[in-house]
Amino acid sequence: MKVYINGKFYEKKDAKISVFDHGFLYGDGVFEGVRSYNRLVFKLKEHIDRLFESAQSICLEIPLTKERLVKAVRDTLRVNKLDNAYIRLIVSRGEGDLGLDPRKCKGNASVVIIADRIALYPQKLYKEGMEIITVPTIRNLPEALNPQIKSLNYLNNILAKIEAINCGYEEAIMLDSLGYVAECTGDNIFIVKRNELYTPPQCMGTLRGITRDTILEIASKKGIGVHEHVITRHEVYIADECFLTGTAAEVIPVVKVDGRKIGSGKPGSLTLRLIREFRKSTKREGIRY
Ligand code: PXG
Repeated sequence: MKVYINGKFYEKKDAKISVFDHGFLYGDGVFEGVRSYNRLVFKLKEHIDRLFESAQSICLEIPLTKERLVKAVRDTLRVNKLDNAYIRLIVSRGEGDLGLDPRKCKGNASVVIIADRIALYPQKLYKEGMEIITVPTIRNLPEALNPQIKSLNYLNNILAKIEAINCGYEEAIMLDSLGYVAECTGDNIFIVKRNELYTPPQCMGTLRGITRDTILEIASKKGIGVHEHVITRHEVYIADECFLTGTAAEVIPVVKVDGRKIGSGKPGSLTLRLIREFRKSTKREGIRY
């Protein structure tokens, strides 16, 4: 495997960043997770736009134009000869001293691109659906650390993930500070009621996921009603169907939440239809390499 660091490729064992990089010291940086299918990078423009928005929000200057970053992603995929890949884009503040002050990071931000494979959940869960629980750790308040910023500080989500794992579950529902359903640790959540889709709005401590937007787009095109609306746990429990979306997880059915069977307890028909449509669009759309 070859890793892109600041314009050069390094073997995995030599792909190293300084311990004085503020990305390591403070989680001071931003990232994106992207996927490619059959040599097409899915929604790359959207991911790169979001990376630049995250960077803008934390006053981090990305030392490449968007066009050059697209080229770097394609080069990384070609060099690694991967037809299907999970791509991690990381931009960290760069090397500084032991204080928080980002002005001390005198050089450029560090840009890293890793291309690898990822299978987040076992294939069985995509067929049978997964069971998830609500955990005590709430999602970061937008007024404190806005979830729209995909920062390198993912402890909020990691704490929730640990709580789920400790209870024997792979994924967790995180609530917002008002107790509404926000999202999962690395995925957005949807419910289906009377053949219409509901997902929390992005202002409520929910990342505006690119897979989420893709599903909303597909549903609208197919004439399926979509609602970006606050959701309570009760509404999840009484939903006909439930599923999660994310670049890593793709679209995965949920069949039990907090011990309550959702709908028939099997992946729902609309969920399965959206999974099929989503897979079709990953085959059709994207930037070729
Ligand atoms: N919510 C959160 C909190 C996320 O981190 C999503 C939703 C889905 O967004 P996209 O744009 O991917 O549809 C994410 C992003 C992982 C992993 O390894 C997953 C994400 C981020 C970091 C790591 O599971 N998902």
